[in-house]
Amino acid sequence: MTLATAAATGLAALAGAAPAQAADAPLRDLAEAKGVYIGNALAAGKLDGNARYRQIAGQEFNWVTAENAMKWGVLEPSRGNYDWSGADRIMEFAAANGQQVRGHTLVWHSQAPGWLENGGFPAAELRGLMYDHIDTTMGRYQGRIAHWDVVNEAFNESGGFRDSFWYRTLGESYIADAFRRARQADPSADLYINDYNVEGVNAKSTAMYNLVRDLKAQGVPIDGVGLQAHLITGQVPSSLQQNIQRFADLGVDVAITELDIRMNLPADAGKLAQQARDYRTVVEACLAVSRCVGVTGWGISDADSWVPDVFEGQGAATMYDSGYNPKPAYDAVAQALGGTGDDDDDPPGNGDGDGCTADYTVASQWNTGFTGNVAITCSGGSLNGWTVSWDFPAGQRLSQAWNAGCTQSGARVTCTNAGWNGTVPDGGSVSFGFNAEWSGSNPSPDTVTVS
Ligand code: G2I
Repeated sequence: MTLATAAATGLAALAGAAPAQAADAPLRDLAEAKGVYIGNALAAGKLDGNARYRQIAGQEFNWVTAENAMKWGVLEPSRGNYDWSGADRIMEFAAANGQQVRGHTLVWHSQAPGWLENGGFPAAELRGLMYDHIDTTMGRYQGRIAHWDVVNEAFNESGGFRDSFWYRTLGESYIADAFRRARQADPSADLYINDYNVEGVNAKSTAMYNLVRDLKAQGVPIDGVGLQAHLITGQVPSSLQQNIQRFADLGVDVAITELDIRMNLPADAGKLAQQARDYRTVVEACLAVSRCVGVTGWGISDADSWVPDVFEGQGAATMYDSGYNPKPAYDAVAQALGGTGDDDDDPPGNGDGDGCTADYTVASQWNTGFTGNVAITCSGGSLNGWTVSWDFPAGQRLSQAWNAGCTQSGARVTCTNAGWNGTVPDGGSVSFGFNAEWSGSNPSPDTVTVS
């Protein structure tokens, strides 16, 4: 798949220079067809500063998590003063791209504001602060956040409760109280407990299992278990699927919430191939259990990952390299989701769209509408059936298309060939047209993809 752009945007050089990427349908379309979602963690600041980051985030994923922007320490750095800017930006991006949101996270020992963690609050007051935070944060986005990580990382590695300021002051009751309060604050959200090193069957995951079982028995509203899955190449726990299944059998959903698979740097072909197998194993384990609802990666590219900051000498943990090129892990995930996993390493001319570009032009424009034209041209490649997609940047609405079947969902337009123009030979081109409405301004999309 290759990228092209309308010269009118002034972003032509930038988008045109962006690396080509995999030829399958986007991961989000593959995942949807399999009945699961595929998500990623987004940094609000990068959405506005990095066109390629924004493009992948919108195009490939149908769920998003705020990597940091919805954490208490970010939202309320000083008591009573909430800053919603980053969280709102993520919500806006998700809405514009037809994405669901995982809220992360309400009650956590880490990235809590200093005034809260070190405030020396007695139990009743700390509980009240927890309730207020749940009410305020869930209330602001009520009905718009599908899953909330209500309690994050409540256990230590040996299966005891983590010795956090929550546990020290309130005892284990803070967990059930948080879930009950969260249900009241937004009855439409699914409520999750989330943790790391709980992917396989081990002491920590068994403690979590026992807690979820007890909470269910007590009628505490808990809907799901999040397995973060910060994993190591070559070390995916062999009991992953069995572990997902045992949680599902308690009557809760399971999600892989923060998947990354790190390696010792530098990366090489062998390590990347192992990592690809590992990504595939994780996605397949989720697909094998009907209550496993989706997989979220933690960072779009290796340049966005938290790993190198924390594990010295390790990294390369995501599906895209630091130049935002899809890695073998991307192809493996596409394959696990039913795609071909073909990418630009394939020989040209095999019909997968490598070497083909789409050019978007505004053919004519009037006060409320315009006619657009998209030309697909192949050179050094070919297509047997095509899909072209883009995001309208300024609220434009598609009304009609010809020589292609087009649909719009949110900002995103997806067009597939008509019966008579699916084949584009090497050196050939086809085009299709559409009418759409605009108001205010009518900028062309940053990028138009063809696959
Ligand atoms: O630690 C990895 C993840 C484990 N599970 C919960 C997740 O919420 C957690 O995410 C990471 C983020 O990926 C990091 O980006 O949480 C870290 C904090 O515990 C985040 O790191 C923080 C740095 O510590 C701050 O110095 C920095 O200002 O990121 C902040 C924003 O870049």
